Amino acid sequence: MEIKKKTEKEEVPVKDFTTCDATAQMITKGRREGVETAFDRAANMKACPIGADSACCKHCFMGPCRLNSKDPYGKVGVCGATIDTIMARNFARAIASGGAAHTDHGMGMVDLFREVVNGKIKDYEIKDVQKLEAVAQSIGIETEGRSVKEIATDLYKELERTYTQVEGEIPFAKRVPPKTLENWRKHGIVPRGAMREIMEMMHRTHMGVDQDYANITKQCSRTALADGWGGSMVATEISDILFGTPSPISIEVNMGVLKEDHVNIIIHGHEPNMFESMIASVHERTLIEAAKAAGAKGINLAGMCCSGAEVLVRHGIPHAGNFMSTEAVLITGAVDAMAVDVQCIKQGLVKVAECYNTPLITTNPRCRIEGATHVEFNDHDPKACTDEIVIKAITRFKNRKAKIEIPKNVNVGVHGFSHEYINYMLGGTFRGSYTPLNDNIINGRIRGVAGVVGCTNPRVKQDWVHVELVKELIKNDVLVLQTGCSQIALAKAGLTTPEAAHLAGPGLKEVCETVGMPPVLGIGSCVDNSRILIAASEMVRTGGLGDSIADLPVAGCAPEYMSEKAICIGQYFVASGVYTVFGVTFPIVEGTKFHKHLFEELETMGFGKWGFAVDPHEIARLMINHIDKKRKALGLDKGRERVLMDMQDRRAIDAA
Ligand code: NFS
Ligand code: SF4
Repeated sequence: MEIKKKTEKEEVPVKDFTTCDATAQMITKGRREGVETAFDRAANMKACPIGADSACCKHCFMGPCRLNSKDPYGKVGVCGATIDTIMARNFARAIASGGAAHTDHGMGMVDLFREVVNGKIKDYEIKDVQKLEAVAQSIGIETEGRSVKEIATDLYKELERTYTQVEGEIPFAKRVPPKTLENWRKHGIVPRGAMREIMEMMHRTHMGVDQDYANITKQCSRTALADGWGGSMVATEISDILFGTPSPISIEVNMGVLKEDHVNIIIHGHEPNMFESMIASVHERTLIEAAKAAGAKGINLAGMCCSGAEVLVRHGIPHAGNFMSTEAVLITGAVDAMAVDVQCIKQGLVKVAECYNTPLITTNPRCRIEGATHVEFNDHDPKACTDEIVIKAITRFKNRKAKIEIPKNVNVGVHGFSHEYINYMLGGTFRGSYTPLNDNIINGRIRGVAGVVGCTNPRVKQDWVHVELVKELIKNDVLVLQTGCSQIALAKAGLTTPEAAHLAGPGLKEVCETVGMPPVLGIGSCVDNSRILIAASEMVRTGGLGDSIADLPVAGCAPEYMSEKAICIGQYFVASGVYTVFGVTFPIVEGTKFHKHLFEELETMGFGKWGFAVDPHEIARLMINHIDKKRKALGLDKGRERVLMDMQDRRAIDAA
């Protein structure tokens, strides 16, 4: 559903912005108090149609050149660039930027790992030795009879190559199913180090270099794979090694996790190290006493966005909301400090924070925001930063002036389904394997697996597309894996509980009830999409579902995406063999050669392909049709007689 544009007289009704009741309540409070949010700005900001179609090039100063998407081949740029070149270059640069964000984050984790291994950092340690050994073994490092330090040192050296390697394949290419890898080699897209791939991508998209959309797309895939099987995967694995591999844990989400009588601290961002240190700081006795001396009952810590999603699944720290709720949470007036690190931090937060005299604290040298307070975080002395944030929060608590109104909404769920746990959960301790999952797909109880991920975007009604889509998928026996802001939408809707199995189709319901698992599995942050890649590889390895990821009855979707990181994730899923559908808008003009390449030709080359739809039921239809197509190709269509529910069936169910 598209948001109506605001006219002079008419204010967009809050219920058109979001289906999150807490966020709606806060937008209303904000309006009363004259505070504007990204929802209002989106309603007032008409998206540039040429930009939205990616038909504008400003890669050199003979331009900018704007082509008409209504008549895509009627004109070329000053240099002669066609619309396919222009769109492909813009798409490529989004991938380079999105991939850079994830891989730079991953590199930060590798830096931290190195300093922990060589003993220079003492505040963190290797927490999960089993995971360390498993990751080392997966890339051929000897573990038998060796010390943790020896294994970790070798692992560090290997994983650093993910970023810096000039020639040859990145280490985790070893984890890719052989047939998938063979196809990458055939097309010359096995990534070298991410630095090299991103550099080459930027070079090739400079004016007058790569002007063949299909060749640009190859480098798009290579760069994106350097993220998915590289930077992001390393970020996930190192974070597990240092902070623990998630296993299912009961969690609380939504703004009701704030406590009026406590000092409330929100951590919003992407890197788990600062958050981990903050957990230590809020448990510091002297700080708890200081909070009590200031009249608080204690210190209450909650996360938002992706690092929030990571500590949610590792430690069960409550989560206050996803991307489109970060301004809203400040409007409660109850936040005594919001500390941010990198990525998805709206500059608009500064103004909202100011209105409620909440300190907005930047902590990372890469991300400063004009008007925010900067307290730099340093892995070598992490508590110096996080203790100071707590002190600032206590001071603000003492001087609270803002009118406080905390929405009562608190939802519970069970999250933390790492791929290791999926293995264990379905197979049991002694026969941990993906066999039961594959068996249930083969026998048709589970129709297929969908990854539903990504952001929320004020151009569509917050959470609505995620929730409607996922409901439709599980109703049709599709098991859903979730990361990032999407899983918070589903948790708020109560779909990440084992009890939500009653909303699933009969086959999936039976599996969920037998195992005691929710039909919607929350697995972590956006870099943890790498867990989905590993799960897909395990499904291939286990057998019975084809030889490559492209054979699996799976599909992916980011129905409310907004970031360049999401485009990069989409491209690495497509290059890995997954049909990937995006919602909101797609920055490529339909009917062009480049569009056809992404939406059709890639599949014939042995990859996945892109899809696009705005309506959640239409997205579900596309994904389920694809899953059924793959089932048919595997000869698994015979057993399943049930057909996809249509609108009429749905109405009959809704009416019942
Ligand atoms: Ni992912 Fe995380 Fe959320 Fe989108 Fe932003 S927080 S890395 S980009 S908005 S899901
Ligand atoms: Fe125009 Fe070509 Fe320069 Fe782009 S690279 S701005 S299309 S002249």
